[in-house]
Amino acid sequence: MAISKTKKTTKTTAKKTVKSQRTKVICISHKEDADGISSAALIRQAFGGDAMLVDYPGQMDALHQVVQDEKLKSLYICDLGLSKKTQDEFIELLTSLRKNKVAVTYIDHHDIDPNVVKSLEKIKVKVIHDINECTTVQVYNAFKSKLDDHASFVATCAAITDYMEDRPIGSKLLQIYDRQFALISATVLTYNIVGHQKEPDYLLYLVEELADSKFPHDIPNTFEFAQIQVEKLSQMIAKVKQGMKTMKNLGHMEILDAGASGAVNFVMGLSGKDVGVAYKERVDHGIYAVSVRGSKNCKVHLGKIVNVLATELGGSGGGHDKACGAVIPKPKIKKFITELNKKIP
Ligand SMILES: [Mn+2]
Repeated sequence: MAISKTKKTTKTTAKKTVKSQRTKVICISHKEDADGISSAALIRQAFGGDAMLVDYPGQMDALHQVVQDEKLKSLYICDLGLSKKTQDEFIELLTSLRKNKVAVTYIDHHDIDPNVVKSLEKIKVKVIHDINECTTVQVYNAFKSKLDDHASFVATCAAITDYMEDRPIGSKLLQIYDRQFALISATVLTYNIVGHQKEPDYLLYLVEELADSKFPHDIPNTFEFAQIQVEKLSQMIAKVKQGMKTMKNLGHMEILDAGASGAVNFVMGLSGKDVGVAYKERVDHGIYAVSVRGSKNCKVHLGKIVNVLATELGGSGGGHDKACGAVIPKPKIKKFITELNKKIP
């Protein structure tokens, strides 16, 4: 009896001490592509800590969770764009973190409302934002003194995946490496990320291995896994040819058994239109996850259009001029597609 009583007292004291010390470093990053995973890896190499990998529907849940974390000292948020729907809540949550003296750094390259940047800078969130370089390249550029040489390769792979290896910093990084070597590495990494979306532990393992300066080919079974993904994608071509529908200005298709983002390029390409839309139901959320792509001929900024339209329909969305995404309430998906079709010249 006496012993257990002593134990209990010690435990309580220990808890109190921990409560007042903020020591944790967390990076919330985008889990769906090589830019998000690589950003988390470089943050881990530079600052240590743990990654929380999220998609857009899970973005705000993760933020709510870290706001409750009494040990959190410093937070990095990477490759997660904001929309009209999410930006106010984002500022609100970061404000409560700043009140608790948590250091917050937001690094991204998606289109952003300038007023949001002003609000974030006002509460002393460090904002690193450039729509002309992918997030990992910006992480590399900001923190290279804390990173090893290999980090430039991780950033190169991310730039390739985000179609941003032709940008000022991205292209300089690619020049360090053999182009074909970088392309195959980026592609294998991407296929392993896309094919493991339902295995969060594997994605965290990838972050660790990249932070540990491993090449994608040094991570066991990555090339074999990529081959399986390539086969699945070739089957996707046949499925898209069969199931795709077209409107005047776009091609669209509901995806049932794969990710929408893996199919959307085929939907655009095979439809012969300048815009492709692929959407997949998230059964547990009552929503559709939507991917939108534009061809080189597409002259409108799809990210901006989708941001406004998705918000009007009670969802959220946004992104780049030729690649963006949205979350749309299930009953509004048809309206989303017909309205988007009208907004493309
Ligand atoms: Mn990105």
